[in-house]
Amino acid sequence: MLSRRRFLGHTALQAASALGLSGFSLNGQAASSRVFSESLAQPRAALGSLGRVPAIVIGTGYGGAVTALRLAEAGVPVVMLEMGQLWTQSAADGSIFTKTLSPDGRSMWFKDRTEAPLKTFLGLDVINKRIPRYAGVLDRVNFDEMSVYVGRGVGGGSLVNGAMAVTPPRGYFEQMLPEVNADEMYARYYPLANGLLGANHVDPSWFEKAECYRFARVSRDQAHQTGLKTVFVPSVYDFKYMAAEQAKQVPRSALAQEVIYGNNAGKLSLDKTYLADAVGTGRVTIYTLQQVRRIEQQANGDYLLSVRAIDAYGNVLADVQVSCGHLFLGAGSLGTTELLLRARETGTLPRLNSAVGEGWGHNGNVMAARANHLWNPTGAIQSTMPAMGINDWDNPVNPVFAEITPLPTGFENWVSMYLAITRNPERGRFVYDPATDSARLKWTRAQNATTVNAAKSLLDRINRKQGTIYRTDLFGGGKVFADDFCYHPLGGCVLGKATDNIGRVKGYERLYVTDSALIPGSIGVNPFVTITALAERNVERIIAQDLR
Ligand code: FAE
Repeated sequence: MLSRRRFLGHTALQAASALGLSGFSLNGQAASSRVFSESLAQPRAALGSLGRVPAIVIGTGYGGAVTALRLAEAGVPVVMLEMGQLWTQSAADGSIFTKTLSPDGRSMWFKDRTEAPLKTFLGLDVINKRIPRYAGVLDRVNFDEMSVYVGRGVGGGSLVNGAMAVTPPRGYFEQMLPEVNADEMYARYYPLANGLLGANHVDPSWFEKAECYRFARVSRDQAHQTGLKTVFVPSVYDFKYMAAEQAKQVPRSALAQEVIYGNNAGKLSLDKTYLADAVGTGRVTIYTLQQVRRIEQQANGDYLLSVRAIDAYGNVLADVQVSCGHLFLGAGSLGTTELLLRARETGTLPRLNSAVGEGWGHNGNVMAARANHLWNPTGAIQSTMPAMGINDWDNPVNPVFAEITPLPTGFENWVSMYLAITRNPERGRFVYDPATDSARLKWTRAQNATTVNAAKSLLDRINRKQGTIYRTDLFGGGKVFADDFCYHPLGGCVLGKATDNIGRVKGYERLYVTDSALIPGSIGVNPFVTITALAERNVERIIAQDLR
């Protein structure tokens, strides 16, 4: 059931976009007089005029959203700074977001051409298109030997991700985060996170007959014939809405090739859950198109932030400063790590320890695809939201959790595609590059060997059993394993190393990391439920110990 608070917050987020506000909060007066309209969003003073505020959260992804909500509930007014846009209003074409195969400026963050995970089809350069440079929703950050996809906008990665809401196997969680009490995580914080995020399960009987999951059933049956186990994967995409899409009762989103450039319906992105709740408290102000560039500490212990405001075309509007008593970094593994690394290396936060920038991993991500026989069609209509995975995580030699992903071209393509999550112990590190004033990721292609070998051993088994082969025409250059990009950046400011056991940054007081930067490079499943649950755990303790 939608709570009144969530309804008010969600309506305010829509109104703010309709009114073109870059700084807004809930209009408490309009809310109490029950005028539910555009007046629910209240414009706020320009960021540069705020001076000092009690608490700032940088970034509006999972870690940031949880933190803002819980601080606000505890009575702390919160300012959230987000470099991307608010995505709650349709553009002139009637849609908020674009479809995967018809991108425009809204699709990517200041690129001249889209950089989709799939480079070619049948070896042809038909997937990526020229687009105008604009503050679009998906970014691909290209480092030397690894590219990282991230979401940009109010809701961060939740705007562009595949919605798979997976809780890791407890044994692996304990191995990766031994200093976190797993009893508490599995009894309290995981259920809390799953509940607020809106994780739901596909109805197995509907799944068996749904046209849009034929691709998944084909891969499942082949996995079973190979002696492998499969599991359903929970999602924050509303499976009831998807069933209505399949029945042609509602506008199609997952069934209309919408995912990496955003979903126009069906998905519970953070602006519909945690952020709506946070704004609904009336204590959270969100500023969009504001990129935090520098953090320093003032003599009184407050933090001073240098922030660049841009418009959606990238024109610089202002460089301003704002200070706060408590600072929470939720800019994601890349964003948070870059801010702290720059601060340490340029001397604005010189006491940050040497663990900042270390312990980065891509959660063992690799994609690959197989070509099926003609008698095994995978379906012209495919849901963009995966609902099943091959679970071979207990394999003692090559543990793999391989999600069965769609290839929604809109016509039959006989492809079985997978996003494999593997157990790769390799870690990368970030170094500060003064020439570009940015963090560079030190990760080599060779570090992917474990990941590729594990995925290959699983898919080779299926190919052998089915008498099928790999597709070599999708990832460019005849590549079979897409080992040059990832969706799950983790680490850089690892819990217990760069921070204490609840995310307080070592060397400083009132400075916290709240997001995927805390997780040490691997968690065995898609990470956002863990990021959310860990943020819930940490902020509860921070509020009790540092803010009461
Ligand atoms: P994130 O959600 O990345 O939010 C960080 C926010 O901070 C962003 O909105 C940035 O624009 C903003 N930001 C960064 N730097 C600055 C700055 N300097 N100033 C102001 N704002 C800034 O962080 N995970 C799953 O569990 N299931 C999936 O199915 C899944 N599919 C994915 C598919 C794609 C295409 C992608 C890209 C990711 C996927 N992920 C999935 C990963 C998941 O979205 C990601 O782990 C989380 O979004 C990370 O959450 P954080 O809170 O760390």
